[in-house]
This record gives sequence, C-alpha cells and structure tokens, in this order.
Amino acid sequence: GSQTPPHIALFPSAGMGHLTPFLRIASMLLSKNCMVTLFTAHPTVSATESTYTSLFLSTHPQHKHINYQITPSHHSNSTTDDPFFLQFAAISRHAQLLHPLLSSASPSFSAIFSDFSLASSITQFVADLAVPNYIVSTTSVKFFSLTAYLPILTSEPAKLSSSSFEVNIPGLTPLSISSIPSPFFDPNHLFTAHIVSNAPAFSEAKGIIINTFDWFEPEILAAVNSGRALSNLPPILPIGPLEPYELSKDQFQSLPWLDNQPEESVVYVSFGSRTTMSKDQIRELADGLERNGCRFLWVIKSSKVDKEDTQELEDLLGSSFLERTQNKGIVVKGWVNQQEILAHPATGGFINHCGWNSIMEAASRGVPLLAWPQHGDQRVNA
Ligand code: BUP
Repeated sequence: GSQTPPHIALFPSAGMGHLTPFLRIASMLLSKNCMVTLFTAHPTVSATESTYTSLFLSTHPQHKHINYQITPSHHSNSTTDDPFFLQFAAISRHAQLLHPLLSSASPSFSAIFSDFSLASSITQFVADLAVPNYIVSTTSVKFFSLTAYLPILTSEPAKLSSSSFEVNIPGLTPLSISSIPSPFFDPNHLFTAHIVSNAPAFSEAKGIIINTFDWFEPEILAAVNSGRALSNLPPILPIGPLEPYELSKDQFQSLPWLDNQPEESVVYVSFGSRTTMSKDQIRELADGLERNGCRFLWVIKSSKVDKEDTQELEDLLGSSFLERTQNKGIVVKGWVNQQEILAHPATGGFINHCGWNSIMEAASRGVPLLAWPQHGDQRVNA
C-alpha cells in the first residue's frame, strides 16, 4: 500500500564465498523495491571483497552502506592461521557493537539477513529490537545440517571419530567420514568452536535462507522441512540459484580467446577464491591437461589471500608448458568473471573445488562439473 517499503539489513561475513550471495540477495531485494542497508567489515581479508563491494555500490547507488571498522585478529590462533577463519571471529566480536546502528535506523529495519557464522552475535540483540532475523546459509543444506548438528557431535566423541566410517544425523542419509572437514575432529579448532557457539542460535531465527533449489537437494530439504531431521530448526527457504547481478564489463580481464573456441569445447578450471593448490598439484594438473589434449581455461591461484599472490605463471608452470599448450589453452592469474565464463557457449565443462556458489552457478548454466573437493564444506557439497 502506501507504507514505506521493507528495509532489510544485510550482514555478510568474510570471503567472496560469503559476500557474493549477499550481494545477489541485495540486488534481488532492490529489484523488488525493498530498501537495503549493507553492513561490511573494514578492513577485508582479500582485496577482491572491497573491490566488489565498491563496484556493487556504484552500480546500485540506491542502497545504503555501513562500513564498520574492525580490529583484525593479526595473530594466529593456536589452532589455525587461516586469515578467513580469524576474520569470522573478528567480525562476530564486532557485530555486537552494531546494536545502536540497528536500533537507530530510519526507516527502522523490517528484517535482518545475517550470515550463519554470525548467528549468536545477532541473536543477542534482535530480541530487544523486535526485528526478525533470517540466517543466510552460504553452503548446501547438507553441510548446513552438519553445522547445525555439530554441537551434539562434538559433545559425544563417539559420534564423531575419525576411526568410524560415517557420521549419522538422525533422519538424514549418513555422511562418509572422509567428507567431514578435518577441523571438526578437533573441538578446540577455531572454526569448529566458532560453529559450535553459533549453531544453537540457528533455532532462534525466523528462517534459514539458502542458495539452493528443491530438486537439487530434494531428500534433505524434505527431511529438514518436515521435521524428520533437526526438528529444532526454523523453516529452510531455498531461494536459489541466486541470479548474478550486472557489473560493468571493463572491470574484468577480457578473455577474447574464449570467443574463438568451438561450442562446448573448453574445460574451465578454477578452485575458487579460498583454495590454493600445492606446487605439486599444479604441476600434476598441468600434466593431466596437456596429456588429455582438451582445450582449457585455467585460473591459477598460488596464495590464499589475493594481495599476496605475486608468483609469475612462468615460475609456477614453466615457460615450456605455456608454449607447448598455447594452441590448446590459456592460463590466467587474478580475478575472472566466472558467471560469464560459465555462460559462454564455448565452455563445456568445469573442474572445480565445489565451493557452493560455483556449484549453483554451474547448475543454473547446465555446465557439467568434475569435482576436486579439498576442504571445508567442499567434500559434502561434492
Ligand atoms: Br576465484 C573466482 N571469479 O576468479 P565459491 C571466483 N569467482 O567470479 P570459494 C569469480 O566467486 P567458499 C574468480 O563465481 C563464486 O561466485 C565465483 O565462491 C566467484 O568458492 C565466488 O564457489 C566463489 O563458493 O568460497 O571462493 O572457495 O569456500 O567460502 O565457498
């Protein structure tokens, strides 16, 4: 009617895998005439996160942005030196300071959409704001269910032991032990402890928004949403696959090479923004691609944090590999526009780590995936 439009607060956590679905949701909400305020932590771990946030702001000037300052955890925790895990913890600590910004917003917020790794911090203040909180899961329903059940698994060591074959979550198909991320076997690991402290707050949320769709994960969605599994969870709302939003083309390296390749002939190789291959794995992959003879577009990362990724391609692969394969493929460093590559008619397959965003992007474009999962949620997703 004549009321003001809904005003949604968006709280992403660290890394492109977490930021991307939030920006897609922001763009979708704006297209439905909602008001959006995006809360981002400064400084970010990767340069790409701040670049994307600025790009998004400049293409969607109507939305509001609050860039709050955090004190990064510089020192490595005794269980991990992963800068993104440390940033999860730093963002959670600071989220509690945002209460005044949330309570004084005008128009007041109609809902909060927050990353699942911030659930407990946000829950602490939504009650007195009387604003519903929706959790955004940036992973599969299957992995999200594992995180929701993790407090029970870690409190009873017999349920989660590396010497058993599988992990049982009542009502769900057992998960093989090899698909469980290794930090989960250590209750003191920062990542595990962080999830265990957030999972109890999942049940306080109004709903769980997930970038997935009914017939991609049908059994588990039915089991959770009918209460046969994890009956304490609020409804899971599968809103995927999220549509990419428009960005101006000149922001990315252009790949004219791809335009000149036959239809569905090129294998796109990328392991996401968080996964780096070891030098040995890079060399083996190069050997495999060369011997296989397929056309390829390979995006290489040699460091977890983009700012530190300074190694030259020649050093990683050897100049003779690049010469021998120059008619078959190209290798690039740096950020590419993945959504465009997956939508390109020349792309016929995708060798990938199974980051959840990548899976949804490949699924929505119908690109077959060859899974090479490494860590985190990737094996469960695969
Ligand atoms: Br790398 C890279 N261009 O060069 P995932 C990634 N992406 O557009 P991750 C690019 O970043 P987590 C690049 O399309 C996807 O939307 C890609 O998210 C895009 O994996 C996103 O696939 C990467 O979930 O994050 O980065 O390993 O581990 O948090 O899932």
